[in-house]
Amino acid sequence: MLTFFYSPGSSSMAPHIALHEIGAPFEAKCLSLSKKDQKDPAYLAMNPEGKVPLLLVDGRPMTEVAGIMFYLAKAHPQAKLLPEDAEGQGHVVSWMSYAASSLHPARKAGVDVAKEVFGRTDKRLAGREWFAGSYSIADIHVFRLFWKFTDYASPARADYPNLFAHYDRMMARPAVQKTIEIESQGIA
Ligand SMILES: N[C@@H](CCC(=O)N[C@@H](CS)C(=O)NCC(=O)O)C(=O)O
Repeated sequence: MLTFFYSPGSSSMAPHIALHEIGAPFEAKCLSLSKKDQKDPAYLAMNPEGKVPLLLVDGRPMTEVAGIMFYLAKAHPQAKLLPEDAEGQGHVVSWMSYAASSLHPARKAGVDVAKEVFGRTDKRLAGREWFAGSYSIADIHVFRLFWKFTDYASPARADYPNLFAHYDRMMARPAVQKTIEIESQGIA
C-alpha cells in the first residue's frame, strides 16, 4: 500500500510523475505548503524535515525525491525507469544527485545562477534524447526542475535548445500530462 504526500508544482511533482509511469495504485494526500501543512506535528512525526515529498510504503516513511523515485523504479522494473546495467544506473544516480545539489538550490541562489547552471546542463544534454541513455527517473527529476525554471525565469527557447527539446518529449508523456492535470487543480 502506497500513500503519497505531495504539494502541487513542488519537488513532489517528480515522484508523482514516476507513480503515474509505474501505474501502481496509491493514495494521494495533497498538502498546502502555504498553510504549513508540512509542519503539522502528525506530518513531522513521519517526516521530521517538514518537506514534501513523502511516501509511505505499507506505513513506513520514505523521503527525498531521488530515494522515492529509485525505490519506485526498482520495485516496478516493468516500467523501465532505470537502466539494467550498473554503469547506466550510476549515471542515473549521478544526474539525480546533480539535480538535488545543483539544479534545485539554483532557484534560491537567484535567476542569474539558475541560468548559468541550466546553461551548463543544456550543453551536457547535446546530442542525446535522454539524460542516462534511455528514459529514466533522471529525466523526470531534471524535467521537474527545468519546468519550474521555465516558470520563474521565462527563458528563451533558443538559449536552452536541448533542454526545451527534452521538455517537449517529457510533456508528450501521458504520465506527465496526468500529473500536471491533477496538480493544476490544487494550489500550494
Ligand atoms: N531534498 C529534498 C527537497 C524537498 C523540498 O525542498 N521540498 C520543498 C518543496 S519544493 C518543501 O517541502 N518545502 C517546505 C518547507 O521547507 O517548509 C528532496 O529532494 O525531496
